Amino acid sequence: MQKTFSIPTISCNHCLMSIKRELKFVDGVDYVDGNVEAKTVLVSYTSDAALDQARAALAEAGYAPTN
Ligand SMILES: [Cu+2]
Repeated sequence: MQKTFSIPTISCNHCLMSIKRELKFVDGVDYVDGNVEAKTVLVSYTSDAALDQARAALAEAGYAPTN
């Protein structure tokens, strides 16, 4: 399953690097790709729980998704 998060606080590549680092620790998230201009992060995940955890990890890191 895949989800594209909209994250308004993404402003540069460092943000994406931080996000990728955070999401690496989330079980069930196996792919992450980001787009700075669009302020989006595409996440590939294996369960709804993993998606919830990814969302929580993003919020905690200061990158709360709006969707
Ligand atoms: Cu940044």
